[in-house]
Amino acid sequence: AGTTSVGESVEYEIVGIDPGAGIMKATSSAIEEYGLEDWTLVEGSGAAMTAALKKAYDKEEPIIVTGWTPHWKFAKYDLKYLEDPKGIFGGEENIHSIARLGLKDDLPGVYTVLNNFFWTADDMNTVMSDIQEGTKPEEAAAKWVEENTEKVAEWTDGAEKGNGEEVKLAYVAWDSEIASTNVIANVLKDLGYKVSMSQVEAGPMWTGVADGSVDAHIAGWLPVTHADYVKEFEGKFEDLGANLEGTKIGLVVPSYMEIDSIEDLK
Ligand code: PBE
Repeated sequence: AGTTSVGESVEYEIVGIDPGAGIMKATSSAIEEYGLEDWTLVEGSGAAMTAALKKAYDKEEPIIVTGWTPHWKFAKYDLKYLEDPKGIFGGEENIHSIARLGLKDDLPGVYTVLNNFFWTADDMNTVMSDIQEGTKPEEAAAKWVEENTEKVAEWTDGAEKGNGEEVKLAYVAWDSEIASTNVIANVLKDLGYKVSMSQVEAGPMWTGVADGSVDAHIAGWLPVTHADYVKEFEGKFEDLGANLEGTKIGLVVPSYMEIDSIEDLK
C-alpha cells in the first residue's frame, strides 16, 4: 500500500461487462453519485470480466469488477461486495420470466412451464459451476434436469406436450443466464418442443419479446437492474413472476483488498 491509492493501483478502472447490462447503467450512476469522475467503467463482456478477475486474483493484484449473485466466482474466489451506502445498486432482487403477449394462447404448454419455473440460487450455482469447470452448457443443464426430476415435474405439471412446435428463447451470455436458459431449453425439448436459443445483447433480448420475434426470456432482473427496459416496453410483454429470488448486483473486489465501501474509491 504505502502511498499508492486504490485508484492508482487499478488505473482508475472498473472492469465492466456488456454495455446493455443493467449493472453498467447502475455503475455509471454510482460513478456520478459518489463523485468518482476520475474513474472509467471499461466495457467488455461477462467472459472478459471473469478472465480479468482470474488474472488479477492469481497474482493477488487489486481489481474492481461489476459483479452479481448468483455467480460461480464467489465459490471459486474469496470476494466481497463494496458497501453502497447511497443504495445505487438497489437491494435484493428477483429474476423474472418474461413472455411475449399471446404466448399463452399460441403455446399454452410452454407458457405453463415458464409460469411454473422456479428454482434456487443453489440450483443455479450447481449448473454454473459445472459449466465453469468445463462441462458444455447443454450437458450441465441435462445433468441438473436428470438429478432434479421432482422439481422439474412441478414445472411441467399440467403443461401440454409439444409436437415439434418451435419455441424461441433469447438470452445474454451472462453465466447466470447461460445456466438458466439451457435448463429451461432442456425441459421444453424433453416435453416435445423444438427450442432455439438466441444469444443477444440485453436490449435486443427485451425488444425481441416486446415485438414478438422471440417467445420469452427468463432473465428479467427486477425491480431495479432492468427497470429501464421494463419502462421502455411496458404493456408489450407479460411478466410471469420470479423464477429465482434473492439476487444482488454491485461492485466486487477480492477480499485481500483493503477497502470496504464505494466511498473508499474517492
Ligand atoms: N447481470 C446478470 C445482468 C442481469 C443478469 C447482473 C450482469 C445485468 O446487469 O443486466
